[in-house]
Amino acid sequence: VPGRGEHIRLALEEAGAEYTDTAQVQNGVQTVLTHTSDQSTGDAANPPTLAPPILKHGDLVISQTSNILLYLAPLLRLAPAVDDDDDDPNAIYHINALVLTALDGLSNEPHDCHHPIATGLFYDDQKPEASRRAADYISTRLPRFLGYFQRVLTANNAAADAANWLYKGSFTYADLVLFQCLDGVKHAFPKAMASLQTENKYKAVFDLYENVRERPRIKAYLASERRQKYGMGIYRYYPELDIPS
Ligand SMILES: N[C@@H](CCC(=O)N[C@@H](CS)C(=O)NCC(=O)O)C(=O)O
Repeated sequence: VPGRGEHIRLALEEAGAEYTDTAQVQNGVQTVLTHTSDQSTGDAANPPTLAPPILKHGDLVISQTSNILLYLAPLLRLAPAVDDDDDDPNAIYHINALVLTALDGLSNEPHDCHHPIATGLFYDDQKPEASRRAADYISTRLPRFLGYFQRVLTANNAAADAANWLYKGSFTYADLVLFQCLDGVKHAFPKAMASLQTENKYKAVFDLYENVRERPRIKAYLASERRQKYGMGIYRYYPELDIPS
């Protein structure tokens, strides 16, 4: 399902990189489980990983979504490396902060709406709490994060007619992450998101969503079989957690 690993896929797809989505190949799930097994001790170069997504590049094995993106983005030309740009040597740290913020508010918090008490319990075992959590998320947290990204987009991008990207008007992987987060939240809370979109307070955010979706490689990827369908991952559609009609 398009969960945390989707951010990595989108970066690789946007860059036109060759990659193997290991869980999708024969016996691939077993390979992933070997990495995350509580028997795993890693290897001489790599500590064991707790959970997917996991990137293997040559001998390097790393985990944590934002950490993988931080590693890949300069290689894929989706962000400058530290010191790449003399005028802005620390750009990557600003971009990473945008990514971490999007993942906090638009990935982790939506997950906690259907699992507010315990990740190990079923949704059915925490429905009243999920209902309270989702109501607060939709009324308070979601507007806060959309408002933040609206502010980022409108404060730092002077060229109003250009496609507004999050960091200084240049397209980076942070734009891909925000796109995927918005797509997931739209799936989980379609009515709430439609209502927020009509408020027009977050126009730049919803415009960014459309602009990413129209990028040629992203568009082709989204239409391909490589793009999986939402299911029982981070972004779940429970109509009772969305706003009423
Ligand atoms: N902060 C980590 C979270 C990783 C995570 O929770 N992965 C999920 C799958 S998307 C998992 O399998 N977790 C197992 C666990 O937490 O025990 C990241 O962003 O990579």
